[in-house]
Amino acid sequence: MLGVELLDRWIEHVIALCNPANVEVFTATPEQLLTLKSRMVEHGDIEPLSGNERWLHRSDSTDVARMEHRTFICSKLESDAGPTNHWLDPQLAAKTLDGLFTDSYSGRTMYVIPYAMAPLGGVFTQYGIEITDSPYVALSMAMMTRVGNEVIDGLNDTNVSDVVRGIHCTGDLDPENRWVCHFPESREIWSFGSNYGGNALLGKKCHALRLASVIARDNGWLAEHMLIIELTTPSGEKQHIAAAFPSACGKTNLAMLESSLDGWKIRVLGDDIAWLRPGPDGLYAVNPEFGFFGVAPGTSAKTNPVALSMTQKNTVFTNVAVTSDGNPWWEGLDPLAVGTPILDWQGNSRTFGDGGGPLAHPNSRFTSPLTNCATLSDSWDNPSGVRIDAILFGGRRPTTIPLVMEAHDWTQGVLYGASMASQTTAAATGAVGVLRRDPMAMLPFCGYNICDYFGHWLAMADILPSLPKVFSVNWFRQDEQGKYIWPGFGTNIHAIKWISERISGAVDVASTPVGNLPLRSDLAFDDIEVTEEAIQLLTSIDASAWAHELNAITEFFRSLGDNVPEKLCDRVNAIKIDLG
Ligand code: SAT
Ligand code: MN
Repeated sequence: MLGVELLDRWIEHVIALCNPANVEVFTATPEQLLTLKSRMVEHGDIEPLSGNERWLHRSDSTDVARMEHRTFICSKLESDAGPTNHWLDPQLAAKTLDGLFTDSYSGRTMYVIPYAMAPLGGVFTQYGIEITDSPYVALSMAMMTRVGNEVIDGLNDTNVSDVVRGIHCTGDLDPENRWVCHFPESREIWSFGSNYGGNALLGKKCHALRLASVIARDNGWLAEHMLIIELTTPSGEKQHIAAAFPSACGKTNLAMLESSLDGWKIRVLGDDIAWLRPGPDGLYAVNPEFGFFGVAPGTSAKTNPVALSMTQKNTVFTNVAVTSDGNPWWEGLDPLAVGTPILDWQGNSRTFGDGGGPLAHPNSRFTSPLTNCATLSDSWDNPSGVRIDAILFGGRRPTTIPLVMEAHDWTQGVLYGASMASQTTAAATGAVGVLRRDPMAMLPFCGYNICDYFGHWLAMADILPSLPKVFSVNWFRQDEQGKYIWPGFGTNIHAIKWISERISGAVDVASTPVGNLPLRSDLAFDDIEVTEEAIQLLTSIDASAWAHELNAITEFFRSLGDNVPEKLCDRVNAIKIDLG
C-alpha cells in the first residue's frame, strides 16, 4: 500500500480488524479533495458557505471539546504516566480497543493518511500515519499537517519504529464511550468516539505533544504547547519568542498581533505547538503544524483582524452560526440587527438577539492553512527552525501576577512554567472560570510523569549552548470589581517591546525576589487607556498576595507527590525567605 513492508502489514491488520467497505490512501491531491468534499456535501458532513472554498461542519452536539477524563496514557508503568495523567494498563487498553474497533468501519471508507509534522527535510521532521473513517478528519488533517507524495517519500526513508501510527474511529459518539489512548512505548494512538480536533486530528495534541514530549525527553529536546513569533525591532534586528498559554487564552491573537508601535513588526510561525531543540548557538524551534485551528468566538476586527481575513478563503468552520446569506457568524463579530434570522451552531432557526444563548458554540473553530495568514513569517517552513531568544509563560490570572516580569535565571524560569495557573476555558469540557495549575500549559498534554518533565526542563540548562530568557506575562489582571484593567490584544505589544529590550540589554530592571520588573520610565504606556492605579497594580508585586501564591505553589507541588525536583521546591522556599 505504501511500499514499506511493516507499515503495510499494520494497515492490513487494521483493515482486517475494522472491516471497511473501501480503503483509500489519502494524499489530498486536488482530485481527492474534490471527491471528498462532494461526498461530504452529499452526506451532510459539510456545506458550502459564501466566499472562496469556505465550508461549515456541524459536529454532534456532545462532541465539541477535548475530554481530559477520557484521555489516557498507556505506558507500561503507571509511574511513567505520573500524577497528572489518566493511566491505563496497555494490555487492558489494547483489549478494550480491539473490541471497540472490531468491524467499526463496516460500510465506511477507511482513509489512510500519511502525514509529516514539522518542515520536511530537517532534524525536526517526524512522520505519522493516521487511519480514520471520518471524512471531516481527513479534510482537516490535509490542512493541519503536511500530506502528499513528498511525505510518502520521506516516510519510506524513515526508520519504521520512528513512525507514529494512529487509528481513529468515529464510533457512536457516545461521550461515555470515548477513548483517546496513547501508547508511548510503541508510538501508537487509538482514538474512538469523537471527531473533535484535539481528540481526532491525531497529528496535533496526540502526536505533536503527548507522544512527542516523550520522544523529546528521550532525545534531549522539548515538545511544547507554545506559539512562535518573529519580532523585528526598529533597528531591524530579528528576535524570536515562544510562548505557552493554556488553550483559549489568546495564543492565536498574540501570534497574529499587528504592532501599533512604530518600527516594531510581528510575524507568526505558529499559534499552538512548538518543537524546540538544541542548535549550534542556542535553542531552535519549529511549528510542527501546517494550519491554524483557532477559536472563532472573540475573533474580530478589533482582536485579530489578521485571523479574520485569513478565514475569508479555504477555511473549514466548525460549530459557528450561519447568516441567511451564508456567512459564518460568532459572538464577538459585529452584531446583526435584532430580529435578523440566523441558524445557530446546531442548525436551529433563531433570530438575532432572541435571548436564547450563544449562537456559535463557545469552542467553535476555524481551520485554515498557515499560508492563508498574511503575517506568516518567511521562516515558517525552514527545516532548521528559528533561534528562540525568549520563552513566555502566561495564563488567565485575575490577581497577583504582574503584566510582565523576567526570571532571574533558568531555574526561576522553569518555576514560572511549572507553577503556571489559569482560569479554565471552553476548550475542554468541565467547569469554566476555575483557577487550576497548568504547568507550562501542558497539564493535558504532557505524555509522561510531570515531575520528570520538570526535571527535563531543568536539565536543558546543561544541554543548551546558551539559554533563552524566560518571562511571565499576564494579560488578564482584574480590579476589585472584577473588571479587566489591561486592554490586552494590540496593547500587549508594549509588554513584548519591553521583553525585546531586555533581550538586547537596552533597559534596566527593578529586581524583586519573584523576578525583574520593568521600570516605569521604560513603559511606553502614554497612548494606552489605562489608569495610573492600574499601571501600579500591573507593574508591582504585593508581598502578602505573593506569600499566598508561593504557599499555593508549595501545596501544588506537594499534590504531585515526592518527585518534584528539589531544585524547584528549594527555589520557592528561597523566594519566600527573600520576600520576608
Ligand atoms: O482543542 S484542541 O486540542 O484541538 C485545541 C486546543 O485546545 O488548543
Ligand atoms: Mn492548544
